[in-house]
Amino acid sequence: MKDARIPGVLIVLAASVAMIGCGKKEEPKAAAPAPAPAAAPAPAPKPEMVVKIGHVAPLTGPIAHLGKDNENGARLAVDDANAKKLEIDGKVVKFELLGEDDQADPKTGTVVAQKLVDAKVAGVVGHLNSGTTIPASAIYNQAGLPQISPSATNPKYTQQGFNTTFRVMANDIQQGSVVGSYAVKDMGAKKVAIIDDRTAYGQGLADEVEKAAKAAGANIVAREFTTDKATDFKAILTKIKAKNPDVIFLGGMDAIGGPMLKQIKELGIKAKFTTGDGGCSPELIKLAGAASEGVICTQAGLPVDKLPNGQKFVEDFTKKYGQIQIYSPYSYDAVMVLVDAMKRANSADPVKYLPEVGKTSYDGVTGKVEFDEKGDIKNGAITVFEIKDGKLVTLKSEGGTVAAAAAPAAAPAAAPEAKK
Ligand code: ABU
Repeated sequence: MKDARIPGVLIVLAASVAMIGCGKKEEPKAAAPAPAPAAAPAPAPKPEMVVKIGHVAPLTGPIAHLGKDNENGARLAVDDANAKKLEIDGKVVKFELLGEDDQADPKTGTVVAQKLVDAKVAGVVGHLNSGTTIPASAIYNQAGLPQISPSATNPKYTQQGFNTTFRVMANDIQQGSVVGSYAVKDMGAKKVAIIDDRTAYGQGLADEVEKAAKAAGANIVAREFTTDKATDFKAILTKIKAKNPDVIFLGGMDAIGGPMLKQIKELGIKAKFTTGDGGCSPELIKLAGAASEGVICTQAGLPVDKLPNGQKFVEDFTKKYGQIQIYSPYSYDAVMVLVDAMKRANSADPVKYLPEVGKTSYDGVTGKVEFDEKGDIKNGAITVFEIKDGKLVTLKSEGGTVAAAAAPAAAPAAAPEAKK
């Protein structure tokens, strides 16, 4: 076979000979440019760590609106904490919220508590109801998990001797004492009728109100009860009407308070109506309409919209989720208290950061958060509201510590009067 490369080789040789013959000198080749120095290697991205925080509230049923409000407050806190790209133990933390629905049912509360323990959450914010928070707390305690309730106000929650139970609002001993005394001294009640919904919250608060109203000199002319799912209260209200009370107190949530107020009006009952934090919501106004005018109710904290850090929370929350019901600012702070304790411990391991939760001194959107030896907030506040023109209007606050404003502060708000 013929070698096809031969003709090409001959041509190159011939050309070289011709160049030498012409006296042409080949120029020395320029030295190859030094390779550009390699760009400094990009710093390795910091390792990441996912930290799961559990949240539990009723997301279905008559008070689902409150459960969603709590969960949204916790979600906003998780988003804000993630935006800060916090580092714990050299790792950038990504917080994840695991939300569960306990349906305001004590048994379901324990089932979802165990589910969160099994999912290895680092801490829990919840539950919403005292009736679910108390039984679930034994499960979290067994697992060594910090639990902060943003809304359960029954004192028993923090009286069990657990080192894992915390609450970021005042309890019903404080609340009952303020409501009972207010009914007598400020509303002028001599005869008080009390209704409760037989839940840990409703019955517990009603008992405290009864004690305080009696201590202030009132007679308890009726003590009736219903359930947290009832919608028809005419039978008990008719009995109460016969006793002609000056004030009716309800220990129960807004879901029953709304229809109860309408039925009070329908029956022509002239008594003033008062209720605790579970009924002190925009939802009560929506459900009762005009029948809610003049209602006196309390919340177990300072009025958030008047606090320096609270104003930004109100703005951010309403932009993202709409109107605040009651407890979302407290669930926001509860998440932030867990995060703050993890940062100080430089660990998200509950064994390591749980002791830091008890040492918290946190400037929250609801005020200063510090805990006593039982896990209750120190110097808890109670605020009395009146419903006027379809809005909750602050009448007065007792207790509470206004937190230092987070920098940069907007124009400082007038702080509510705090008891010394
Ligand atoms: N604090 C009133 C609503 C929640 C509860 O304690 O059951």
